[in-house]
Amino acid sequence: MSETNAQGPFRRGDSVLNPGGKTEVPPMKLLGSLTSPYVRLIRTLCDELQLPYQLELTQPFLKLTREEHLTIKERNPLFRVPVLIDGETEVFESRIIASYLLQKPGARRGSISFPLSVEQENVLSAIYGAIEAGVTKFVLSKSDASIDTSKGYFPRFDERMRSTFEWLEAKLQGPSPSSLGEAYGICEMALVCCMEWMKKRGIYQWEGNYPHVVAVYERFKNQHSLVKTRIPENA
Ligand SMILES: N[C@@H](CCC(=O)N[C@@H](CS)C(=O)NCC(=O)O)C(=O)O
Repeated sequence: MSETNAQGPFRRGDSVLNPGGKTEVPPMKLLGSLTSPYVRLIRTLCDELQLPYQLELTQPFLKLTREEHLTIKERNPLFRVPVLIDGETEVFESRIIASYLLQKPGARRGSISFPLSVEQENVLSAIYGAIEAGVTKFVLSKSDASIDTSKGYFPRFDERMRSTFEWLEAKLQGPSPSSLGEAYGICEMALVCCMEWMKKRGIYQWEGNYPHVVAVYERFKNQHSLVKTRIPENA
């Protein structure tokens, strides 16, 4: 993996002629920040699947420059990262990107489960919902210091995160236990990205609670691909 700024050395669809005369397809490009849990999930997955990519680094949302905003918007009408650029193919929305990568020729899926079972899809949706609640609460509260986060829709964000952790905890103890935590896959990657992002931003206190969920986190947090993509201390 290499990093460039948002311009990058390649243009869309470029191919590179190596000295032997053989045409090589340039690596995929991934537009995104080092802090986004959604981008981290895709970086982790690329690493696991051994799919090389070039990270076109953008600032975290609250520090995004106007130029970066426009670069992202050019590729994604919702102007959110991650965006994957694979030759002529551009993909946005991390869950769709994940499914694209898992089906990409050359992806080394190993024991990563795909397609997911209905139960796994539900677990992934719940984790995504908790991330979305946390990210929305974080950006809204940081973008306007005068907002009262105890009023209006805000308590729903906390309730949604709490409800997700309670639901996962109950599932992990249930009579027909969830497959979560059985093997390293997309749900486990998403859970670790979610929990570490929440901890980093102080957005939801899961430490000291939910022992079964934390046990899954502890089991997978040191996977090589998660260590490689961990949010830097100073980010
Ligand atoms: N559902 C999207 C969410 C992506 C997302 O919200 N990314 C954030 C960064 S963590 C972003 O780019 N936010 C910019 C904005 O909301 O304007 C996905 O899964 O890719």
